[in-house]
Parts: sequence; C-alpha cells; structure tokens
Amino acid sequence: MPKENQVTGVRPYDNPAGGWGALRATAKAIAEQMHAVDASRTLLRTNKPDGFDCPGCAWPDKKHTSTFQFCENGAKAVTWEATKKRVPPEFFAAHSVTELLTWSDHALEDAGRLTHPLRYNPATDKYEAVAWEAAFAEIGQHLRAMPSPDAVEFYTSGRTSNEAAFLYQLFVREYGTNNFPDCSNMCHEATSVGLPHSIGFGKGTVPLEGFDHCELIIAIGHNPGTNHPRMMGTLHEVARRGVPIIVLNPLRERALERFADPQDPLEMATLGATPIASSYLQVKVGGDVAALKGIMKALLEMEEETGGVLDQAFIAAQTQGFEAFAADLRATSWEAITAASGLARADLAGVARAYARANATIVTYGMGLTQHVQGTENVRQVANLLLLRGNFAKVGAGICPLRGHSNVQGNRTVGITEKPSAALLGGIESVFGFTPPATHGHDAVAAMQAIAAGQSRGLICVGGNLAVALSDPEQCATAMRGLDLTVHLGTKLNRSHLLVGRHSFLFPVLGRTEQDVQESGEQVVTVEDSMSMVHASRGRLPPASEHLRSEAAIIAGMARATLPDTKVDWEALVADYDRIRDAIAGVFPDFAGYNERIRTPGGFQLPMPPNQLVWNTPTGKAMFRLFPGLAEEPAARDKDVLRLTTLRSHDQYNTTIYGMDDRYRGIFGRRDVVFMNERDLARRGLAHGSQVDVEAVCADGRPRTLRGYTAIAYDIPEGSAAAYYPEANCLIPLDYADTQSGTPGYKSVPVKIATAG
Ligand SMILES: Nc1nc2c(c(=O)[nH]1)N[C@H]1C(S)=C(S)[C@@H](COP(=O)(O)OP(=O)(O)OC[C@H]3O[C@@H](n4cnc5c(=O)[nH]c(N)nc54)[C@H](O)[C@@H]3O)O[C@H]1N2
Ligand SMILES: Nc1nc2c(c(=O)[nH]1)N[C@H]1C(S)=C(S)[C@@H](COP(=O)(O)OP(=O)(O)OC[C@H]3O[C@@H](n4cnc5c(=O)[nH]c(N)nc54)[C@H](O)[C@@H]3O)O[C@H]1N2
Ligand SMILES: [Mo]
Repeated sequence: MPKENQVTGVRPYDNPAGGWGALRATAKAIAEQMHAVDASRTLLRTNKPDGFDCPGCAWPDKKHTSTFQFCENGAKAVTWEATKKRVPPEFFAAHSVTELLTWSDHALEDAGRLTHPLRYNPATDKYEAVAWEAAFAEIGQHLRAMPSPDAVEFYTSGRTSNEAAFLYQLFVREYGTNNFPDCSNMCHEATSVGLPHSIGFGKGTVPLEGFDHCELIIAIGHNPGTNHPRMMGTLHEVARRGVPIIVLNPLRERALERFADPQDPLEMATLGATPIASSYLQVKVGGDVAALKGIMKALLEMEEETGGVLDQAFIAAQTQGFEAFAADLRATSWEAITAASGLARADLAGVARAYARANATIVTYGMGLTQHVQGTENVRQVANLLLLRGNFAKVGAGICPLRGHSNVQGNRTVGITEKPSAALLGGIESVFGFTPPATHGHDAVAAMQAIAAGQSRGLICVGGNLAVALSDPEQCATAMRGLDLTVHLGTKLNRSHLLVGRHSFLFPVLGRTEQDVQESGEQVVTVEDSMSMVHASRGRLPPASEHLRSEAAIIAGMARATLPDTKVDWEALVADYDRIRDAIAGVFPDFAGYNERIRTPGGFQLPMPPNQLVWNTPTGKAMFRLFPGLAEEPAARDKDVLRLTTLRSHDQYNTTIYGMDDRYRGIFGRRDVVFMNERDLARRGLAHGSQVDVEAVCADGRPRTLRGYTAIAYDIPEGSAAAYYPEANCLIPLDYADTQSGTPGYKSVPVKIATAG
C-alpha cells in the first residue's frame, strides 16, 4: 500500500495464521476477562473427557480424549463466558433500557454475566429483579391467554444442550405449536433441506478419522482459522501428508494459505509455517454454482475423452438422474461459467484433474455456500460433484458441512424443527401420551414476518440475539417492540433483550463452563458435533451467581406454570438429566442406551446412512439434482451493482463482538470498512481509504444504506465486496432469502457503492 494512502487501522499482516500472534491474543483475552489462575484451570478442562464441550465451534476432537488442543478463539469463547464481570440488579437500576440501547453490541455484552432473573418495569423503563416462581406464573398466564399457541414464536440458538432442547420442544409441542425458529434457519438450513433431496440425509457423512485417509480436500466458503480453529490442527496434518487442499473462496483467508500450529514446537521456534491450500481459487461472491458446474463439466469432458473418470458402477447402482444432469452440464457454456464464477476454464479443469486423481475426496463447506438465495442449490451441486466419483460410503470421502454453534446439530436431532416428521410426532405421542401438533410452524424469517405483521404476539428465546442476527434489524426491532410477551434466556446482555414488549423477562442461565447441580446431584449435559458424535459436557466452575438456573430448569418452570394438565413430570425430569436422556431414547431409536453410551469417553456416533449406501430419498437412490442455469439474481447484471458478502471478523462470535481487530485481514481497532477490488474502486472514482455509502439494491425499493464506511483496497474478485456482519445486516431485506430453505442471502447482497453523500 503506498504511504500517502495510509488508512487508520489498516495495515498488512504478514505472519501466518496461528503461531505467536495467536498466543499473544489468547493472553490478552484472558487478561481482559479472567483471573489468570482460574483461566488456565478452566481452559485445561476444555474438551477433556471429564470436562466441558468448548462453546466455540462444532468441530470434533479426537474422541474427546486428546490433550487440550490450543485454540485462540476457543479461549476467547471460554473466557468471555467465564469472565469475572457481572451485571447485577444494581446495574439495571443505574441504566434504563432506553439508555442501554445507545450502547454498542460490544459494550452490552462486555458489561458481564447476568446474575438475577429480571422483569421489565415500563413505569421506570428498567429491568428489575423478580423471583423465579413469580416470573414463571406470570409467563404461564400470558401464554394461556394468547389467541392461539401459533401466536407465539419459540427461538433456539444452538448453544443449548440436547437435554434442554428436548424439554423445550416438548413444552412447546404440548403447548400446541411447531413455531421453532432457530439459528440453523440462518446458517445450515440449506444443508438440512438440500442434502435430504440428494442423499437422503441432512448432515455430514465424514467422521473425523476420514481426514486421515482422504486424498483431496475441496474447501468451499469457510474460514476455519477464525471460525473452526480446531479444524486447523486437522488441515495442518492433512497438508503435511502431502494431500492437496483446493480452496474456493473470494477472499484469501490467511489460515487457508499458511498456518503455524502453536502445538508444534519446531514451527514455533523457527517462526515457520505450513502451507495449507495447494490451490486457491478466488471465486466471485455468489459464483459457486458456476464454479462447481465448471469442475463437473470438465470432468465430463475428461470422461468423454479418456473414460475411467466417473464412477460408472456407483452411478448405475446407487443414483438416479445422471443423464438429465449431464445433459444440462453439456448445455451450459464455458463462457457463462467463467463469467459467473470469475474463474478461468483452465483453473476449473485443473480442479477436475486433481479430483479425478483422488481415490477419496472430502468437500468441506460453510456459510460462503449456504447463505445465498440459492443456498440449497449450491449444496446440491456439492452432492452432485461427490456422486460423480462415488465419494460416499468410502473411507476418507464424503461431504462435510461445518456446523455453526457448538450444538446446533444436536438441537435439530432432538426435535427443534418447524417441520416435524411423522416419526418424531409418533415418538412423542407414544412416550408422553399427548398428540403434538403436525401443522408446520415458522422458521426464523417467517417468525419475524409474523411478528412484524402482528400475527404473533409472543417470543421466547433460548439464547441468541435474534433481532441483530436476522436481516433488517431495524424492522426486527420495531416488530419485537410490538409484542405482548418477550422472554429471553441468556448469559450476557444483548440488544434483543432490550427490545421490550408489553411484558418482558430476562433470565440468566448457567453456561457450559459451570457446574449444574440438581436434586439428584451434579449433572452432565450432552451435545452433538459436526460429525454426529454425541458426548457429555460437564461444567466445573462455580456458577456466575447463586441465582442462575439451568436452561432445562427454566424451561421446565415455564412449562409447569403454563400447562396445568401437563402429561409430563417436569420436576422429575429436571431432578436427574438421565431421565431426560431416557425420554430422548424413547422418542428417538438412534439414542437407545443413551445414558450408558455417553459414559464411554468420546461418546457415540449417530448413524450416517449414506455410509451404508442407504439413501432415504423417495426413490431409495441418491439423486443427481438438476439446477438449470447459473445466475443468482438479475440485479447482478447491472454493471454498477456489486455482490456484497457479510463476514465474521477474527474477534467476534456471531453478534458477540469480543474486540475490534480482524488481525489476519489486517484490520485493527475498527469494523466500519468495506473490502473492494482496486479496479472497482477506480471505476467509481474511489481510492483506498475513501469514505463511501453502501446502498442496497432491493426489490422492495425501500432505501437501505450503510453510511460513512471506509473503502479498503483488497484482494477480492472484481464485482465482489465484503463487510462485517452484523453491522451490514441493515442492507438486507427480511425476505431476501432462499425460497427452498428460508436461509437469508447474507452472502450475496446486491449493492451500489459511491462516495459518501
Ligand atoms: N470465532 C468464531 N467461531 C465461530 C463463529 C464466530 O462468529 N466466531 N460462528 C459460528 C457459527 S454460528 C458459524 S455458522 C460458523 C461460521 O463459519 P464460516 O462459514 O467460516 O463463517 P463466515 O465468516 O461467515 O465465513 C464464510 C467464508 O465464506 C467466504 N465467502 C463469502 N461469500 C462467499 C461466496 O459467495 N462463495 C464462497 N465460496 N465463499 C464465500 C468468506 O470469504 C469466508 O471466508 O462458525 C462458528 N464458529
Ligand atoms: N449478515 C449476516 N447475518 C448472519 C450471519 C452472517 O454470516 N451474516 N450468520 C448467521 C448465523 S450462521 C447464525 S448461527 C446467527 C446467530 O444468531 P444467534 O445464535 O441468535 O446469535 P448469537 O450472537 O450467537 O447469540 C449471542 C447471545 O447468546 C447468549 N448466550 C451465549 N451463551 C449462551 C448459553 O449457553 N445459553 C443461553 N441461553 N444463551 C447464551 C448470550 O446472551 C449472547 O448475547 O446469525 C446469522 N446472521
Ligand atoms: Mo451459524
């Protein structure tokens, strides 16, 4: 960057990801939040057989028996929860809700852990302490008075344990609705909806050991150095085995380029690093269908020239739809593919050759693929690619979606879904003796739309920060303020808690790191990682306050107070979580022997039917899914329009902002930047450091603008731009979402960028 063009807080970071920079950042996180001694004791318990599951990400650990894997962002997640800072009732006495709304997201959470159950007092505009039982009774009264159970929305953020999530869905279904918006609707819904059509299974098919045997990894749209940091240990090993790793990502993420493993004494001592990606293809934002179709088209051309490239036996025996799918690839022109993907034909053919050479390929992917208005189709192209060479039911092969929240996958498994299957409903009925509702409920976007329309009158949130995480937070905020009842269960204060309705409650919960003691003694909870391993998690720290309750206990308290004729013995279930697990095993046959199986270190693996060549699709075969064409949206054809993707910085956990740096991308002390290609800057008469307005190009014509941002010249494809989530959510209309899965198009927002006006 030329000197005359220096921009405050923007400077290149030349070090590898990980390494000493990561150690320094960890020390800082500890110093800011905890006593050093507590911190080391706590961090050493992360992901140990008798410790707690790291709330940072859903990447598995070698059988949860390994020594603690150092991880900077895991340490941030843990110290953020285990902080010594508190927000007691005196804090709320000193700060009205209206005042707190002027605080930044960072300041709100950084104030500390919630300590008491609170009820909003409209007369004082303050949250005030309330007794648990009184709060439950009032909530029960309000819920019984609702015009219909379908007028209430029950949100789950994916930190919730299997036990709490199961009780929650039981309570909500006995109450009478399937309104289960959850964080998964904003995250991997495209996977949950897309993969069942293709392979009859909505989760990943690769166990962790698969990475020891793969011969190629294709990594699409995820940033593991920041978001799945424990995965870096795996990628580091794989790269050192000489296995090619091909990355498809518009940004050159440092950890995917080179990584120094802080556990590797030699790399640390020599300031060395291991290259991770063998090739790095900077696909255009929203260009993944084109890129994947290009790779598959090249593969087909190779097959036609030389043969032996496709797994014809697998295609014939296990799949349907190949002919129509292949005809579409032949009909799709290279010009269209290269224009939409921004990648050269030779590069895509290179990927196809590497793929054809590998006997076992894993495709990993994250939000870069799912959060698009055609996210479901993106995911299906990955399945198509893997089917072409029979990369299922084979050691070292398969599809590997990187899940978000540490138990988002488990929440789904135990019944958090707005579209319950007949098996789930039948299981509940046979175990508990009531008939749960079968009508489909609302997902996250539909829930907020129902709230905005005044149809839904109540919102209960087990965790999360829904109004900030969703698109169009301003509309969400207005909508939520119109509610009759809001109830939030959280560890720390956030903006959604401050969007109070007529009656509002805020409940402090035990976090993962804390002891959970119930009538029968100390409890463990269970979680499911990205690889379908279910294992126990036991917190060891004393709770942040003596008034905290577990999520399970709070849900049971609300259920008792709401359902006078309940068929469920809520107290007994909460007294001993083994009983909740027995109930889960009663409803879900895959959990037979649950309590014994989680007592073996590492837990147990839920079935992955595609690995047995079992395809739970209507045809009983794996399906090649046809998606004619490539384009995301006509707006992309306007030359002035850029595709803006929204990203996590290295110092944040979703809406939780730990700090203002994004070290690997060279951004320090600020977040108000938009990353742009130099040529796109020049074309608009802008330069590195220019003040700009980012204006969304929306179908509804409503103005949505991010003002006074600083444009940064960055290595990103022409036509693409990037900014941080959640600040950029104001640019996205609520209904800008994948029609099939409801996943918002967070990663491909049409925008115009011009000098700030
Ligand atoms: N420390 C930390 N850990 C986390 C989280 C966190 O916020 N902080 N969040 C958790 C959650 S809930 C989730 S879902 C995961 C998220 O983990 P990721 O999926 O890694 O999350 P994002 O930051 O959204 O990054 C997406 C990546 O996709 C790329 N990308 C953007 N647009 C496109 C595109 O159009 N095509 C392609 N191919 N790539 C694109 C971006 O450059 C970026 O590298 O992480 C989980 N873990
Ligand atoms: N533009 C844009 N928007 C996005 C995304 C994007 O990439 N771009 N990503 C989307 C994705 S993938 C997701 S998952 C959503 C995230 O959406 P959410 O899951 O709703 O949001 P979080 O920021 O993870 O929630 C943070 C809050 O959770 C609470 N919390 C933390 N730990 C616990 C706990 O153990 N129990 C309870 N009860 N509460 C707890 C704290 O009070 C904290 O303030 O955002 C989505 N929004
Ligand atoms: Mo997520």
